[in-house]
Amino acid sequence: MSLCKIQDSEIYNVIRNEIERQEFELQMIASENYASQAVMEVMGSVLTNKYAEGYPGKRYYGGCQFYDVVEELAIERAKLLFGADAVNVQSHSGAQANMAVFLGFLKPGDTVLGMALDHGGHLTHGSKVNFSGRIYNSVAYGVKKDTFLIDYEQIEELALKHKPKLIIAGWSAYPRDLDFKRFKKIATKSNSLLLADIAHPSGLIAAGLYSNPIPYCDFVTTTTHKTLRGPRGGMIMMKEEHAKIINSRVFPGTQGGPLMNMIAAKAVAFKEALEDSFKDYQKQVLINSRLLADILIKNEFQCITGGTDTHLVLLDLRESGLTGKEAEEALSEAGITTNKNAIPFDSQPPTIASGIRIGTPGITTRGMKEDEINQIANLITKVLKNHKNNNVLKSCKKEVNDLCSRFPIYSYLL
Ligand code: DSN
Repeated sequence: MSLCKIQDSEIYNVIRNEIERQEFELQMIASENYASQAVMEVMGSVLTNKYAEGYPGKRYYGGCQFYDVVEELAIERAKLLFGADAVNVQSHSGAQANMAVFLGFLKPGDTVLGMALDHGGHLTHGSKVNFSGRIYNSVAYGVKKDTFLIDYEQIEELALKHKPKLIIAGWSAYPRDLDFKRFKKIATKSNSLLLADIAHPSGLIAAGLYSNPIPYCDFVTTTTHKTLRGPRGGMIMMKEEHAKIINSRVFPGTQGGPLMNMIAAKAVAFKEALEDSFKDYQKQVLINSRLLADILIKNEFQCITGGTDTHLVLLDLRESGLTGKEAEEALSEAGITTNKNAIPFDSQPPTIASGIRIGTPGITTRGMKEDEINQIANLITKVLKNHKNNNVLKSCKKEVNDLCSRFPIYSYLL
């Protein structure tokens, strides 16, 4: 860092500011976490300097002997972690992992059935503004109006009607477990391939705390930086019979040179995730999010589905007198980072939204437990009920700052 200070003070200053933001504010975006020092060290290592196009033992560049070791370790650890037959660790992101599956098994115009974005799905599950909804014929399923739980009858009905080539099970804002067995039954009936996108709950799945889709799916994609707490990136797990096509759609199909420093950091994160302490961490993530939901409900907030089986809580603010945007901004003023989020059947546009999504992976990595969740839930309540009162927001920010100081995360960087 000191060299960067001399060479590029502008970027150096940005990084200093960001270290302080991450250290002294509560990071409660459900898709974010704090990677370990070892993971970050490997990301910034000499492994960034090398091209290694191809796969272990079959590279298009010389000098890849150590990179083969790195990639094989990452693959073996991922297999062990999730019980997968075959793994590709080269995807730069979750979106690119999904793209490789589409490109491998669908032709342009083929039908894909995924969860609607505004019901908790993801852009790459068929949204009209994304490749998945522009190149392919996308049909969307959603949640029930009364319970906000996934409507499996609707999925079956749509699958039998449209005979999609691919069904996607997965979400970015749905607080409940998924019935992958049921998805598989539906996919068998409609003769569809089945993809589970576990980008959000993959850490919980690795710890055995959320249903594992591997036995039921043709493909399982994930990011590696959310609950899994690794470097920013993606990964594809699949049945052995699909490995050849998927590998060729990642490289050369959609990507060039793999980011070998990131693959090495994925390997380090997978090793961390295989340890017992990671299971304890994930248990606490869940305890924390469930307690957070309970307290917020007691404090008269509406929580989508009435609670959570995951690391996230989705608050429905329609009866609270503020929009998702206003809530995100007020919480941010108080040093609590969350994101505005559409809720199912939302009448607001996504840029305003009627909900906020609050996650516990980051604060749990810092060591925060039930006592701190009590304090945080009450802080969130105070902010949302006084969102226009600057004095309240200021005093909450001071309390957030004191709390964060008691749970240092990157003190070695300060
Ligand atoms: N943007 C991620 C999230 O926040 O859920 C999904 O890609």
